[in-house]
Amino acid sequence: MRHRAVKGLLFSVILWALLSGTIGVMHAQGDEGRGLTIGFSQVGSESDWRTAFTEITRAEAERRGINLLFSNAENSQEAQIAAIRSFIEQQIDAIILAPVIETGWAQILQEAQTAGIPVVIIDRNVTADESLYLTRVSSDFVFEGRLAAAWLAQATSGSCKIVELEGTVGSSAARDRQIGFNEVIALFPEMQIIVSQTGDFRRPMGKAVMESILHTEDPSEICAVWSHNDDMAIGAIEAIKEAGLDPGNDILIVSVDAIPDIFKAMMDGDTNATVELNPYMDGPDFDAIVAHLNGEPIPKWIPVMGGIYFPDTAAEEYAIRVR
Ligand code: GZL
Repeated sequence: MRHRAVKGLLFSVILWALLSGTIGVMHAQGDEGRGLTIGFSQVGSESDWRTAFTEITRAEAERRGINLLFSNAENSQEAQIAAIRSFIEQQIDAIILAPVIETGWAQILQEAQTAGIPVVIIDRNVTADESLYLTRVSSDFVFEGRLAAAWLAQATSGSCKIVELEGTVGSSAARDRQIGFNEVIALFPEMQIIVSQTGDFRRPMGKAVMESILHTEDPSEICAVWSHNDDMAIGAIEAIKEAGLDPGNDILIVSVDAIPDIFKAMMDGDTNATVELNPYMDGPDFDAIVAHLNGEPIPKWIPVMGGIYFPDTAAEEYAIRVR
């Protein structure tokens, strides 16, 4: 009788330890996540940065032995939501969401949470309550805008009429970069954005928008282009050249992402500064998922940081980054 009571007590203690995570047998993972199945809902392939970010993430999953289910939504939120619903139905271990815009995610995040599948938000943000996702891995878009404006202010002694090429409407990247940039130029009464238009983070649209602006505005009045990403800046460079002007000199250019092609443009004297958007978010997000599955606490934001680069180091930066 006594022997059975001891066995019963021992079983209860072990069961409690397992359920409380004290003995993390349920999801014990190696450090890197080998054997996990993770769904990745990616915005699309609208820019060179996004393409590189996808390639880097897929390569890291391969290296770690993670089974990555990849979905390219081609900038459609509906397609992203459908992909996440499919991941949930497959009862996978975790989901990574790179949200195209910031609103409209609460329902699908709730469905994932109800299914017990952790979600990591990567890159752009969502307005859904942070209790609905594990963490967000991203850069600081407001800081990127501030850095771009601070460089332009010193490059123009605080006097410049600026054309702004905005990113995807409704994305937190476009909104926050604009907030940061405007905060800084507000300190300089002679710095003013004369026109702001979206190019949707796309190179062809950046060119088309700049062509239109060069017809509607007096080009001699335009001191600089502030572009929310390098791809639109490269499109604007083409438009400025076709208008017979000298990009990087007649019109200064500052943008964000630090893609290889922007360093090539710097080497050609066509642009002046790029704020780096670190594409290596894959490691921090896989690490956060593994740590969570092993019962460890995770902060609600895991930042990745970048610097600002100029023509003087363009050749070496290009050599480092070209893929
Ligand atoms: C910002 C990211 C942006 C890049 C663009 O973190 O979402 O989306 O700056 C990309 O190149 O299209």
